[in-house]
Amino acid sequence: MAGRAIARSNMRAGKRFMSTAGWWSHVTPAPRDPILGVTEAFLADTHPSKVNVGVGAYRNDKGKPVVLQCVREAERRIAGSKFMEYLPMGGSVKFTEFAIRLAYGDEADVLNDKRVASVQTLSGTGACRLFADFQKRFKPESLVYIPIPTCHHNIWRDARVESRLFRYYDPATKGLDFSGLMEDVKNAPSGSFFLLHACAHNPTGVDPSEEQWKEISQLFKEKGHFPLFDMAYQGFASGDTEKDGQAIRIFMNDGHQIACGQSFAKNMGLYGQRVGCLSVICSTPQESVAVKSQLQQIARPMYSNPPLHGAEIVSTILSDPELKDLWHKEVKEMADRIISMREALRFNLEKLGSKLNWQHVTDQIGMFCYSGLTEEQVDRLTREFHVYLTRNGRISMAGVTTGNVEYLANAVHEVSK
Ligand code: KET
Repeated sequence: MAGRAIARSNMRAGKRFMSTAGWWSHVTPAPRDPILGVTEAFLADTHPSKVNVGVGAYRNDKGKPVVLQCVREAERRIAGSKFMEYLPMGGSVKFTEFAIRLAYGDEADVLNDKRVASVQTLSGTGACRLFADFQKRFKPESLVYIPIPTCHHNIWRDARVESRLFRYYDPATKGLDFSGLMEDVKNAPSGSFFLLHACAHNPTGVDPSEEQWKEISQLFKEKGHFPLFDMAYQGFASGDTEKDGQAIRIFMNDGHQIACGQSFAKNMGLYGQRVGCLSVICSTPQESVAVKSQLQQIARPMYSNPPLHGAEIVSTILSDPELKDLWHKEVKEMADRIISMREALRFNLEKLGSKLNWQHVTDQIGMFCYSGLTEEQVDRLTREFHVYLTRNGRISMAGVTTGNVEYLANAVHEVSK
């Protein structure tokens, strides 16, 4: 066809196309995100007494977001940094070195032996997603077992990793279903991957005890399962980063080759900086070099390399003993405030004469209280009392303050009596 004829035919094709339906007319709106959608609804509400106990983001006792002093000081120190170039694909090596020391302990053999492959990730979500993609690429037939209930399971769905559920929470006791968990671990095909929350399980606030972790670790050994730890709350659960790392240490000392996704969103208050780390324990230094190179290879065509600023803040804090001490003190203050709000919520519910047992409010740990409220009760809380939370009855204790705890307790009592 001559040039002009081609142009005419293209124009006709274009006209035909313009007159048909749009490119995206088959796209329907995605459902509201069960967690982040709660914030959107909260922001749209103009009621003066509204309370947001939806998303897991820390607030001080005035209900305001917090910038830690150690973060302010780190920012001051790096303000003169002129480094604005790309980080390597695997992110800041200084940052990942300090992050894995925090997770595994300064003296861990796996670190001395250089057997840990680590890359900087887009916070905890990015760490889990990168691992899911890695699992799909190098163990394509494997399954991932996810606790019931959990958040974030869509990460594995989108990575096309086939998933199964394992029992974790017992609604009757509002505590751990340990025998159900052990049975499901036992019945899973050998060599399965399990998603475990290192501490402060989201959404239940229920963790295995030290003894129970040891038993789980032993059973994993017998079955040859792979433990992937999602550690979004180190320091935030008990106020002590070592204690909150105990599950990781137990599995590591039992010789498991674990993977761990760390987030600095909550424990350093760096939510929007998206700073996290994925680490994988390998059997030899050579293997860890290979694994790291492949993790980078997955990151490269997706987002190329991670952002710089948050990683600089974290490595400045973790590499300076004085700033690290300050951070420990501040993370403990956050954990303690949450623990005191648990006591206040329970106290107020009991004071109102609630006939229900609210002991789980103080037994559970970390950012969330898995209240046991039904979806209908949650809907009433939101509709009648302007209290915003996820429909599974999860209350983010970080949003509770001395100013709103009585109002919240009263609302919870009204819908649950
Ligand atoms: N793991 C757990 C256990 C977790 O609770 C969160 C966040 C993440 C990972 C991911 O956090 P990131 O900001 O990517 O480092 N949970 C809160 C926010 C969210 O859903 O993304 C929440 O449950 O409210």
